[in-house]
Amino acid sequence: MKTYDAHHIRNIAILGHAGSGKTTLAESMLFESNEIQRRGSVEEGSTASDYHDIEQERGSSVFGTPLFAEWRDYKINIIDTPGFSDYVGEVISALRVVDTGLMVLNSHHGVEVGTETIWKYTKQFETPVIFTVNKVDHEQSDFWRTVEQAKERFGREVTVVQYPFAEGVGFNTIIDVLKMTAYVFGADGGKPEKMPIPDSERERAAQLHNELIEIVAENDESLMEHYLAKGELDEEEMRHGLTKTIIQRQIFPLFCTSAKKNMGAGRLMTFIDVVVPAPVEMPPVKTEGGTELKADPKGKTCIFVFKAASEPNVGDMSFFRVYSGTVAHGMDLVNEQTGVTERLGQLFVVNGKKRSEVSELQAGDIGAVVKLKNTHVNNTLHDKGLNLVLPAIQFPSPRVRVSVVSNRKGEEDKLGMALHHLHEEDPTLLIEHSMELKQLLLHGQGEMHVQTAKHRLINRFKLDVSFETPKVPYRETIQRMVEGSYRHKKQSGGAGQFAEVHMRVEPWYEGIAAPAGLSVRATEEHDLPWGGKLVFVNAIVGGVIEQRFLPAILKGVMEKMTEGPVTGSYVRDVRVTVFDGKMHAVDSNEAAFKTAGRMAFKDCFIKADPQLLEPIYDVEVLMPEEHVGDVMSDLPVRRAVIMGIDSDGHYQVLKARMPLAEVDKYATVLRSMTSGRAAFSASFAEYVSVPSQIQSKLHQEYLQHAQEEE
Ligand SMILES: Nc1nc2c(ncn2[C@@H]2O[C@H](COP(=O)(O)OP(=O)(O)OP(=O)(O)O)[C@@H](O)[C@H]2O)c(=O)[nH]1
Ligand SMILES: [Mg+2]
Repeated sequence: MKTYDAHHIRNIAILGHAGSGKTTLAESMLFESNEIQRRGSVEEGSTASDYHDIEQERGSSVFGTPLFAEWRDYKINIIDTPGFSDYVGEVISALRVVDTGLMVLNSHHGVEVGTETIWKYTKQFETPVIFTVNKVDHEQSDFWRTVEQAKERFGREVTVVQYPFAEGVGFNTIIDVLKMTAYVFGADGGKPEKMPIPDSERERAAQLHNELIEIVAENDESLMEHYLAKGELDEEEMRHGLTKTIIQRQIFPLFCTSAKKNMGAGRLMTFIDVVVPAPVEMPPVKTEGGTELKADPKGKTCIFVFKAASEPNVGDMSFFRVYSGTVAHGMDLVNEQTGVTERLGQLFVVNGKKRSEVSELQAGDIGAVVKLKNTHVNNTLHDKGLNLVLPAIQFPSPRVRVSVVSNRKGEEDKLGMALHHLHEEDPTLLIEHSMELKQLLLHGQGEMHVQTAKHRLINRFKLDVSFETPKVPYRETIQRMVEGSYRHKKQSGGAGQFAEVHMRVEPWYEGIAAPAGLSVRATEEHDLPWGGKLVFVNAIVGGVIEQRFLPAILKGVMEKMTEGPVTGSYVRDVRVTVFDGKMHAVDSNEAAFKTAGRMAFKDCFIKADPQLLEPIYDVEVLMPEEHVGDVMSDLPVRRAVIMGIDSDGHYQVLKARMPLAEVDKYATVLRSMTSGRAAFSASFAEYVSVPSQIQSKLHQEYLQHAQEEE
């Protein structure tokens, strides 16, 4: 393959709600450009993009797949992204390295919740966007309603370049108001015949043509003058104006396609070649230090790794974009983050699992290299002597958790390594060894996301694992003051053990007064690693317990605080005042005082109206109006409290507070309640009291479990 320069490269991410036809459209592009000889289908699991077994089983994309199409004199790098919100990480990493987004709308469903979520990311990345309304051959296709919704949601900048003539089952004609031509397709799609616009459509096409010109001219004074003088812009003027306007997000040109019937992909690619910004036309990327990198093939080499993949047949690969200079096989580049010099092996351009070796890749291009040993997603590599870091991809925080259990003894280490591997490939999967819950937790974006991880653990890593509901990190505290004591005495054989501790245990809160009626000698405030405080007060009078034993008492209290008496959870927000006790000249030692401290604390705690606290999350649900009723009436079942509801265009945003135990299940619940048309996010808010009947149920379970263990 020839080497493309930054004027002849286009980098596109295909974006859109699940099932809008992204993968089918990518397939049509590859087929039209002769990259593939046979046009596969999602149904048969034969597309170039969805080549993973899990994608074929499900009939939908799971991974962002790098592809490319050579169209005319240009190389269009395409990343086909998955539409399900669980895989949003793939969308974000794609947006990080492409120049333009191609947003696919489903002409049958209009603007969907996935479109909205992804739109927000394109705004954040300031990515230029072009739209295509796909499935215009669908019997329930409604192109104009879809356009209206897009304008309403994304602004008047959404501008029609093409529309279907007679959409629906017999669809075969696209009216192009930029070219002022009708494209008429044969039964198999492909290359259309160019025809004059039918008489009945002339007026509408002319009006849309003018709208298009005006929005372009509006952004450029000299073009405007020209337009006013001539009443028209020629193709070249229009091209320049359009590119500039697209880069500034002042226009979102809108096309139409039937990916399934192979109609429209060619014209779309020509537009991408000719009008969509080249890497050199985009504003230079800035490194963290503020250096601007231009897509100059002769500049110093700098690449950014945005994806890692490991596949049994294809091997381990690192995917990167060249931001400056030229990379070649055998080159040495320094990884800024790990400090390691890496020698680049063979370089590839890839179309799904098919890879072709290339000798070099210039600035602006996207390619892959056999996995570099000490290089990970988000790393910057560059020529020696430079000091550059490109901003890392910021992945969203996780929304669901599961506990991963190995069903085969002795495979724990292997499981740990496999999970680490999954995280390397997909940084939105987080692994946590929870000391508190004594569980291995996997955090992800949704039920499907963690199920995908499970599928890979079983099939790719040949592990036998189960996913279980994770425990809830409850907290225990108390509601009233109690005084108590404990005498620890042991007389067996030689030296005995003796310690007696009297303490006052009470709820701690900000601004609490000093313990009443006691003479305080010292107060220690401990911020607990799991949140909240322990305040430990020494109010010993007359040296009844020697100073040197107080740390041992504190240790005993702390020990019990990591396994509270109600459910074995962490204890927080208590004040413990030691005010009396007894020692024995020979038998008292630290171990004895630790035990006495622990037991005295436990006894007091149980009597002090213990209160279990549970983590509550702020939950935000974005959904179409018609689902609001169902979603709202389901919330009380989940012990959630509605905080408010707002409308955002034709979507509703519901805010609620929900216990974590329910958040864990919510992704699945919401999906089935709204057929995947709602999105939600959750973030930790605070700890609040658990209702008493639930607390006593959990306490009984804990006691029973503790007995079984004994
Ligand atoms: N009628 C019709 N169906 C289409 C068209 N494009 C795609 N489809 C069908 O729509 C379904 C989803 O297509 P995909 O290409 O997998 O959609 P996607 O956007 O890649 O979906 P995700 O990867 O899950 O986000 C498949 O059954 C396709 O055959 C089209 O233009 N017309
Ligand atoms: Mg897909």
